[in-house]
Amino acid sequence: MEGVQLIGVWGSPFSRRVEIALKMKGIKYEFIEENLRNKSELLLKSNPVHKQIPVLLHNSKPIVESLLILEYIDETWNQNPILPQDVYDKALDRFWASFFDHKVVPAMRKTRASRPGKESEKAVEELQTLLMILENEINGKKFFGGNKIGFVDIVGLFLAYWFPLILEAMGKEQVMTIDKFPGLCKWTDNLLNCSVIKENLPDKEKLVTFLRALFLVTTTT
Ligand SMILES: N[C@@H](CCC(=O)N[C@@H](CS)C(=O)NCC(=O)O)C(=O)O
Repeated sequence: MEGVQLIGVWGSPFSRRVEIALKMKGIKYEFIEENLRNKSELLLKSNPVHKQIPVLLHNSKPIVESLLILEYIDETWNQNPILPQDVYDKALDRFWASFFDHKVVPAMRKTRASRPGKESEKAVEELQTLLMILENEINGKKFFGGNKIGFVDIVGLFLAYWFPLILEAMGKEQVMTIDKFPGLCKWTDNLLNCSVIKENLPDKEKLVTFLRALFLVTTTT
């Protein structure tokens, strides 16, 4: 089939990344909602290694892993670049995107899964150490991408939108407060006020219900 399709889940920050990139480029696409509890043949065939969403289908050819999909989109459609043109700046963006996905995301998961008491305190401390690195990196800039949103901002969106809702659901709002992380909190406001972001976020109430249900499942299995 010709064209662009995205296999995703409406509440997933990973598939929202891809949607935002496609919107930024003005690319029309068909969204195929996946059921992760009963994975479709299309998903299993398109991403046989990880069996995860998101998957971008471009003229029926699958591209998997959200960071790679973002790069693919940026290289396929040149308008409104997402990554910097400069090779060194591009390498730095890849570094920070990888930092988000391979350091911050696991630390968040650990915080969520940790038992109350010492284990939870240690997990929060580790997470805050990572957040402080990001706080130093944003250092007065409007976005990680400078004056306009770029690769790292799109990748980091989960920290701005999903993370505070998760913290709220866990009763751990004190983890990322404005007094501890003023730069990150300001970046959050800047990001969530961008029209391409604002118009493409999952509905807050629906997301809170979805996250609560997800936590209930993952903590009892
Ligand atoms: N590294 C992947 C992570 C994607 C991911 O975690 N997808 C989750 C949904 S948010 C998924 O498909 N989970 C189903 C599973 O792992 O079985 C990416 O960046 O695309």
